[in-house]
Amino acid sequence: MAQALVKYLQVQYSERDDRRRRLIPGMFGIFGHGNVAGLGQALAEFGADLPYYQPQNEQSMVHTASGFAKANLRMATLACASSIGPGSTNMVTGAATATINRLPVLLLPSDYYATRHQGPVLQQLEHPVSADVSVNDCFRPISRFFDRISRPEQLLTALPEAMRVLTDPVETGAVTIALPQDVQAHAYDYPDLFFEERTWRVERRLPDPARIEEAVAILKTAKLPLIIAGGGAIYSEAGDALRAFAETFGIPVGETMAAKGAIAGESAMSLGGAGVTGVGSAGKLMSGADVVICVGTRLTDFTTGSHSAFNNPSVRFVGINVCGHDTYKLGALPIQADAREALRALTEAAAAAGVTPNAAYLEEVAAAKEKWQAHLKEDVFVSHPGEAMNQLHAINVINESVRAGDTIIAAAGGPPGDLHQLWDTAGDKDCHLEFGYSCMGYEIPASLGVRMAQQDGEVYVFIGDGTYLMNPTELVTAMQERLKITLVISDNHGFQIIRRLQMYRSGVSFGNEFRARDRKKNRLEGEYLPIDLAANAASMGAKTWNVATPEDLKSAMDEARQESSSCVIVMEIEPHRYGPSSDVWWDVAAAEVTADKVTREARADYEKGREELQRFYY
Ligand SMILES: Cc1ncc(C[n+]2csc(CCOP(=O)(O)OP(=O)(O)O)c2C)c(N)n1
Repeated sequence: MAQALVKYLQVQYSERDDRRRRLIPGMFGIFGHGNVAGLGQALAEFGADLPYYQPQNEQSMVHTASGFAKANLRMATLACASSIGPGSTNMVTGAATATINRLPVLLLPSDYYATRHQGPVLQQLEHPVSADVSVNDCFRPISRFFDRISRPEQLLTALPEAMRVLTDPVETGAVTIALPQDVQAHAYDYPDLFFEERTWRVERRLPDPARIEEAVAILKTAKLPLIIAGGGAIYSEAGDALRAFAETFGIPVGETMAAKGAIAGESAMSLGGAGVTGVGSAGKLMSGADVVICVGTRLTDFTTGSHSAFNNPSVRFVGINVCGHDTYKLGALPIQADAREALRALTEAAAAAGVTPNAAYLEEVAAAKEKWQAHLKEDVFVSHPGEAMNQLHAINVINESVRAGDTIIAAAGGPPGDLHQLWDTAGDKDCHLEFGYSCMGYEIPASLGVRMAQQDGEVYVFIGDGTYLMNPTELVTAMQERLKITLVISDNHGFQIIRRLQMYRSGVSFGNEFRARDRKKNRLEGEYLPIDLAANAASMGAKTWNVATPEDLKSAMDEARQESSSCVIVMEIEPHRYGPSSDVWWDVAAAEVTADKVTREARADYEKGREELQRFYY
């Protein structure tokens, strides 16, 4: 059975717009008794066109597959194989990250014996009343398709369905095929047809013309229109169509984290990041917009300011999304279609209906952008006397060092929010943000996937010290595979973005900084821990730099570019200097009952926000 699986995966292709490529060009895996004699044997004997890669941790390999899928615009992914029990459940977080971000990954956890009588086998969960439950059932709620191959012939139905889900833009996410240890080695006379090349066409769903007409009627009434672009705009390669639509009708575009760079930064209609972590000018324009066209976005709380960001009393929404569930959000006029196709149709129909830009609004947009840029230059990208280098200033230095075709990756901590707000994508500087799950530990493994997908350009990982410490070990895989990545680590001595939130909602610093235990107080309030992150990275083979000034950071970036293997730049960063406000609210509840004065004030402020800012959109 495992041999058939390996053979099958080597002949699967995806195709869209006449570009055809291998759907699953490789497999990551960690072996154990659950798969070494089955899948391991099959790969060794039959895996000539399915290169095997060795990660350091099963969670990481799923993130690598997600990074690879995202960089391939979901047209290709990697398979991830694990042994029974802990190897399998290590993949659960990776599966959730993929499914929430709607990224295809193929997971092959091993499972307990289908034949049962030898058990309980090593690492088996014995469920008291459900004998067929295994730890792999954890994957069910976080997979878009799940099957357990308890007879070898079940592959014949399971695998085509798995490929269909992986290549369906609406349904895609983690696909889990659990492989009982004994069945991996069982024989079955599979038909030859099963091993013939198969191409999975990724369709572009066309919009309903009646919906387009309805959208044009709404657009005709718009004086202050705005577009919110989401990840779907990137995956459908709608960038040119988005820019044409925005520029033709004078509609500024705010981007979600997943859509960073969806519209070229050079466009006069590009606002940059929008929402809680977005730029101030976008927040201001969102607040006043009368028509909001949402393109390929899930409209999470960071985008809508927990349903507070759109304050025009008569605001109306148009939802363009390939996923029906998302089209109706915020009471939008639903257009269920591929983003590129819907934008093209809308551009044509709106032009035919005589929709034109509002000149006064265009001036307002330009002025808001200019004011924001001046603010960044004068107040944000600067040093503060007596303070260490701050992360905002560092981002500007990194932004100026990168070149067209380079990619920067972030997912958790301060980095994704600060990049969303401050990273300038002009000049084709790609920004890969995972914020659906904002999973600490995604970044380094995902960067390997990006590197595997893109041969040219530098791949940067921008993370905090907390995130580095959570999952640094794929640096070993980077060395093993000669996949060059460059880590830029903000060493600010703790989970500072969470401390910031904590100070805002309780006023007490507790449990977020990397401090030694103060014996008297019995709390983590002693000195900062001296952790040599560069030495840690060097131990895995990376070339390293410690920098403390913008000038040294610039030199390290330039030197790292010249290196052929992985680099790690550790920046000493001011712990408590944060970026400018977007003026978009976020719903984070402070304690309702407390003896603490600051927390009481935070609660009052929170309740005021809920009452005055949050609303329902129908
Ligand atoms: C796996 C995981 N655990 C916990 C969190 C919650 N969390 C979000 S940001 C953060 C702190 C990240 O610290 P660091 O990487 O040092 O970045 P900084 O906050 O200092 O910018 C934590 C704990 C998370 N997002 N992911």
